[in-house]
Amino acid sequence: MTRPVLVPILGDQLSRNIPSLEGLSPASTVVLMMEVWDEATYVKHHKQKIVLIFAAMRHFAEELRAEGFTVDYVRLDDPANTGSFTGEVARAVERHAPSEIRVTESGEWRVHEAMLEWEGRFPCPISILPDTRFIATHAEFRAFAEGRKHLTMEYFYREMRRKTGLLMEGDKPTGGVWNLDSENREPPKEGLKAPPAPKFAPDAITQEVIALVGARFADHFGDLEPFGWPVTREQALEAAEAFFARRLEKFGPYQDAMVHGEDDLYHSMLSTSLNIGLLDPLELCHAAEAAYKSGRAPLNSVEGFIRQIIGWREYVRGFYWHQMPGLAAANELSAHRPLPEFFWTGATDMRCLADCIRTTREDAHAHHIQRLMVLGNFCLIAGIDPREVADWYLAVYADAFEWVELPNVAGMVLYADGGRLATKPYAASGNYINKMSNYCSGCRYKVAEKTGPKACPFNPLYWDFMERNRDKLESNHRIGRIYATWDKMGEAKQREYLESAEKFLDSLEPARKGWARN
Ligand code: FAD
Ligand code: DLZ
Ligand code: SF4
Repeated sequence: MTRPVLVPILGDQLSRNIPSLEGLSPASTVVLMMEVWDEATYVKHHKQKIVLIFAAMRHFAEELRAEGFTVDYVRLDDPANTGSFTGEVARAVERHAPSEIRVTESGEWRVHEAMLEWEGRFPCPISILPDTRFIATHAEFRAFAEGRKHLTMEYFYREMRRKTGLLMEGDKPTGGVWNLDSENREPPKEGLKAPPAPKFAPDAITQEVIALVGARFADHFGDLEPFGWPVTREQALEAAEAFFARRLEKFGPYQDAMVHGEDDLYHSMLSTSLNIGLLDPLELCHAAEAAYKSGRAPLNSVEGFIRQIIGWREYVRGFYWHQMPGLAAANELSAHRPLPEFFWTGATDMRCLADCIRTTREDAHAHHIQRLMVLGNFCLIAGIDPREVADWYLAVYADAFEWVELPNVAGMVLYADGGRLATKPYAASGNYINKMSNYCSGCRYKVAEKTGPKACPFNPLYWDFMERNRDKLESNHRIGRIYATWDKMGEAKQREYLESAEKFLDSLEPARKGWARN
């Protein structure tokens, strides 16, 4: 073969329509795939997340080989493996003397910085192509963001509806309104149980990866097995079909509900497949729209699902690239408390947190409202350091890549960005969790008690948070009015709240070093 084009494909680029492969013939291309120590440990990912990525990479390599591509696949246990993308591209350049390196832009800033260095380092041209699997380009997001103080998702979402034509009747939204959230948010009914998402039994390729991860990453958080995530496009399509057939219908109403021990509820469980490239965001949205048009799912569920994908998912990606690198260091509320050890062990009497951490450990997953209103809300009102919180989320969820994790953590949950993403902090007392879940009835703490040793910790922490951040939040028109209630309480009651919060915070054991990073 004449000098080939070298195409590095990263672990979250496992799509046949990845731009770097477009128009290339198998005969003139060498695809490079690399299992590298740096990526597996820049945070100590949940064991199932590493299995997911390596197993999906190995299956994707087989699919490309079946099409006739030469795939140079570097395994983690290859003795010559240098442990980094840059080191492995350098070795591949030696092996193949390519005429060009063609790569799709990375999802994360960290890897983007490394790729920029490739340009001066290797003796051939490098093309870094835009990732067209996203609907909004970086330029479109910049244009949207220009001149706005708050980058309200809702307006961005409308632009994406117009751009894609999804749920549009000419220039009007289907049903006459853009957002049907007011029809959603139902608390769980007694005994609410949804048809579970399919799990996929590991084949020989995945079993080999499970053995590797068990041996090499034993000190990482999380259960290794049972492992049931989709690792091929075929499996991901089956998971998507099962969602559209059995759960989309009630996705909207129960989007914010939480039930002890019911981990998936009506959520799609498709984020891992979307984020590593097994599924395409637009194909899912078109399938959801078709379910509405054929009467298989109501508009509130379908609009809600489409909004999560072309609204929130696209918006946080645009936000990440617009706000980096500053976003990673943002700490508007000067929160410096270490993450508690129980985030890693699950050993807490707070039943809501214990259940969310259990599902995180067992499945490398928790659904949105658990991540936002239980785990995130706790970190916000307890004043946990944003960097420690971000490391935790990035490590423990199988769908976590910094472009999507960090805006959610620093922006949506912690208000660390000073309100660029969310116009107010989502702080809540135990009442919210009690309304939207069945957690409180079996908890050692009493949600109705406001202070004292039996009181739900979210209650005093909420007021402690408000008081602690008064200078930053009082002028916020969406939350500032709450201070009138606080001021009316009187000094004795206020003191009770603050003392209860202090006692609780003092009782937290900080996480030992080495859980998130070596
Ligand atoms: P569904 O509830 O079925 O939603 C459908 C799809 O919409 C998801 O698959 C996802 O692609 C998209 N979506 C929904 N909400 C969001 C959102 N807020 N931001 C971006 N996409 C969204 N999602 C990730 O993919 N990776 C992360 O690392 C991640 N970290 C998060 C951290 C915090 C603090 C919070 C509050 C949310 C985070 N999310 C993250 C968003 C959301 O919780 C997950 O996408 C969702 O739980 C995945 O499960 P699902 O596929 O069943 O989602
Ligand atoms: C998450 C992850 C892990 C654990 N391991 C690898 C790997 O060994 N090789 C690889 O190509 N990708 C891996 N990934 C995904 C990358 O971290 C992801 O592609 C980048 O973060 C995107 O910028
Ligand atoms: Fe969580 Fe408080 Fe309810 Fe217990 S009482 S489950 S700590 S919200």
